[in-house]
Amino acid sequence: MQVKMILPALTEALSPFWRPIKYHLFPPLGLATIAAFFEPDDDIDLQDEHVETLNLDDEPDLVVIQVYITSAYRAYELADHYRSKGSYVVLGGLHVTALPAEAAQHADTIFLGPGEDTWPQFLQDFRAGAPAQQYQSKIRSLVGVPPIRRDLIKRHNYLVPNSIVVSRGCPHHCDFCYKEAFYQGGKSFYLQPIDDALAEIDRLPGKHLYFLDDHLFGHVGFAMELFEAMEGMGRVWQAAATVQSILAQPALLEKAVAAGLRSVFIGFETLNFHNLKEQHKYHNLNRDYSVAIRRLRDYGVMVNGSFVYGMDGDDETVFDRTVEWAVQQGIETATFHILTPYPGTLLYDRMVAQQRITQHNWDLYDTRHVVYKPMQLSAERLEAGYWQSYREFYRWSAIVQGAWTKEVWADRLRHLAYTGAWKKSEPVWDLLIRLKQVNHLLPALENVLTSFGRRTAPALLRQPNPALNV
Ligand code: B12
Ligand code: SF4
Repeated sequence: MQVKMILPALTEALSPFWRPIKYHLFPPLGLATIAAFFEPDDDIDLQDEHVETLNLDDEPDLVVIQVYITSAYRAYELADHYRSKGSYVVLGGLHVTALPAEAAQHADTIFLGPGEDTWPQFLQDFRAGAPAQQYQSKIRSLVGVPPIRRDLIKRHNYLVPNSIVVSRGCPHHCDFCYKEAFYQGGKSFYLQPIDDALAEIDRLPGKHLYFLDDHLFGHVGFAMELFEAMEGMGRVWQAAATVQSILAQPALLEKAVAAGLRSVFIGFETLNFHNLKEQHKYHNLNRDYSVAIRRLRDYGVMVNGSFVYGMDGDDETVFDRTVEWAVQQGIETATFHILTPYPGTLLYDRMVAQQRITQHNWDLYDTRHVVYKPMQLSAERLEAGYWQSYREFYRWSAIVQGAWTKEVWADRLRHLAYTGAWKKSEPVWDLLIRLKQVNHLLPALENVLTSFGRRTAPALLRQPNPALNV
């Protein structure tokens, strides 16, 4: 069977005004994950439109498209194209699950929720000539799932090709998160068997790993076991976690550092208590963010802080206050977002009930545009404040100020190098991407992460955890 799998580009990714490096960072794993269920003699072409030009002249038997909200229009265009040529077209992913009726207009079959249970069933039905129009995931398990088809990923197109995911979902329930809608009808947090996770790590060449899990530290027992087993593997890695897991779980961070953790993405979201309550982000409530950052810094772990603007408690002071705080904390990189009510979330339902949704153009649901009526800010001020935050946080003077919050020269230099390379070297990234050489910078990144970790981890493992009293 001839199969075409497509990850259509998110709208902004094809814009000449956007940063191409963001979309050449690491390979997303959704399609390569379900590709594992094909037969060895199926002929599969997997294309990621963020990093390559699509070949649309082919005539596959089956076309599989993954749909995100800001790639929905492009996905539908591609689906219509292939259907007009007689291919059988299936759509799945977050946006299809949130708005199945919309997606169904462009597909022969749609999939709701994760694909590990429904996809093999569909393939069986398809080969038997009797596919259903819709498959809803019910069984949530990663037991027995075959390994990701990494052979289908064009590794040279990505800066850090070793992305990996060992869990699905997250144990928390924040109102603005896609997760509730996507996992409806079954478990919304579950794990790969630890041996499978370790075997997957073993299969990856080089040193560096990028965990895509929503919350790698979300199940303490699993995380402990994973990190213990990873110690001695010589890996350096980046992942996402919560303030709570950094502060309140004895020894978890220590084990992660010993296993090679060098940089962590943390959803601080807001510095406002009422905002956290409003969004049911309870695990951040009454947590001292500064102590968490301090703890990470002491272990040599860099912080990528994520902040969301536009919750009901935000007024126009929020931008300056947030950036100033982030700089003073010495956070290395920050991502700012405008609150975005994704269809299917509790936040969206609340906004609809309050008649506050102002936009149904999904291309604008990219966390850079205001698509609802904010409570204490105009939409213009909110968008302006969002852009202003990026400018202010990544000004050289702010980068230097952030670096100088560190006590040691090595830490200061690393802060300058890492943040400067990420945000101040755009022409270099662009050139390397155009020359298809972006992957050649990986050893440099690995070196920075490896040599830094060597200094801190063993000594600090013996220190008491200062945060256990909070
Ligand atoms: C890699 C990634 C990126 C990459 C690339 C994204 C891309 N090209 O698709 C980058 C860094 C560029 C990125 C950017 C952004 N991202 Co992003 N990203 C991810 C991340 C970390 C991993 C994706 C992944 O590979 N997952 C692992 C695989 C196994 O899961 P999966 O893709 O969901 O696939 C499964 C199912 O969905 C299903 N499935 C999927 N497709 C299909 C198709 C069929 C036919 C079937 C049967 C099944 C199926 O089966 C798969 C196996 O279960 C996810 C978080 C996450 N953990 O998923 C966020 C995530 C997708 N990103 C998110 C967001 C918000 C963004 C940004 C808006 C953030 C920002 N402000 O910059 C931007 C997008 C900008 C824009 N214009 O929209 C949200 C999406 C919210 C939503 N409702 O769409 C997520 C879920 C993070 C989160 N927790 O909020 N992101
Ligand atoms: S902690 Fe993050 S991934 Fe988990 S529910 Fe909240 S926003 Fe979603």
